[in-house]
Amino acid sequence: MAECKDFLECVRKKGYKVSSMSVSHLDEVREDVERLRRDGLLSNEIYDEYLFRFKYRIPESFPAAKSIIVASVPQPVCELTFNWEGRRIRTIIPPTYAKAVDVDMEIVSMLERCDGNGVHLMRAILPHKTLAARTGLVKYGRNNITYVPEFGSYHRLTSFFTNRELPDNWQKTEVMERCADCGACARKCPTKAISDDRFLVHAERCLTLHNERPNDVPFPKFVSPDMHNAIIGCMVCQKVCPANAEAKKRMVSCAELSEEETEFLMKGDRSGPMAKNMVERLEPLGLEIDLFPRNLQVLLDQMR
Ligand code: B12
Ligand code: SF4
Ligand code: SF4
Repeated sequence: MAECKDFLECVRKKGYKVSSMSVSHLDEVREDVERLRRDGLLSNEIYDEYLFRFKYRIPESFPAAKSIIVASVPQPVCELTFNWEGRRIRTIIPPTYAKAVDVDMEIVSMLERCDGNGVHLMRAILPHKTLAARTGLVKYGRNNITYVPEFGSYHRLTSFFTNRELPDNWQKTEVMERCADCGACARKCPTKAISDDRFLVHAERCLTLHNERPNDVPFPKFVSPDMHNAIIGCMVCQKVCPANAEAKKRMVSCAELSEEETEFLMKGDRSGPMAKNMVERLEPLGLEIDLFPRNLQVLLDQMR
């Protein structure tokens, strides 16, 4: 029996989506990922860079954790403009990069306010898509990204351990029905990271993996200059998706960098007060100064 039946209602009232599960399923969450590794579907490159971090157990510092809360917050595409050699160069930051920390803080403060009774929350270092699909919050698209009917795939996921006993919505992972006769994402993926031989994306081929790396790591040969479509990440498999017809209409203007700021980034300089200033400007957008000039240079080259 749940202690707090309406505890999550405050998050829903804000228009966000939320679900929960019991911590008793943590071994099954681990198995969802580890099974793929045993089957040779997860490369060591991806595992060692990202997936080794997941902690599929109740945190030692939080033995009272009983449930996991998974939340989905809609996010628009962010427009970013660079002023460069007298021109305004517009590019985009895909959803989920900007305001990542703000989303977590907002969910935590909403839940704390709503409970008012000593709720404890701790961010879960776990695969959020797996948790969201396993609690019925989302369905997978064929592009391996998750979808909420009202948000499409333009949403950020986050998860928290809590000491509250909440409904256990553990269920089978599902794929969107419309994917069965679509396949647009697989056809259009520039690097062929989505393929017919398996459901899981070939993460080592995904453009995002390569343009999230620091500037001094060159793009691999299979990434040709015309593939770049954002200052970081890649929007192709989400933009072509019919399930995003509504979501993709939402775009907000996030920032405009002056000639002086753009020139600084293009020089690859990392020192002095200007560097500090740039870090402060870029951080809320989810961009590291270390991505420059590489990621901007490839977009500028496309315009020549
Ligand atoms: C590592 C990582 C990456 C890596 C590797 C991706 C990967 N597949 O592992 C790279 C850098 C490539 C990447 C790219 C992107 N990422 Co990323 N990434 C992550 C991270 C840190 C972990 C992902 C993960 O759990 N991988 C483990 C694999 C095994 O899990 P999975 O991909 O969910 O795969 C499951 C399914 O394939 C399923 N499955 C297997 N077979 C079958 C068969 C069927 C029929 C079904 C239904 C399911 C199924 O089993 C797997 C395990 O549950 C999360 C943040 C987090 N902490 O969760 C963000 C996250 C997943 N990324 C996110 C985003 C937005 C992206 C990009 C869209 C960014 C962009 N715009 O450029 C791209 C999308 C690429 C793609 N097509 O998937 C969002 C997703 C939000 C959403 N709407 O779903 C997350 C959740 C970040 C966030 N907090 O919001 N990412
Ligand atoms: S583009 Fe088509 S196949 Fe791919 S996720 Fe969207 S609906 Fe599914
Ligand atoms: S994000 Fe881009 S490169 Fe990665 S799977 Fe989607 S379309 Fe392919």
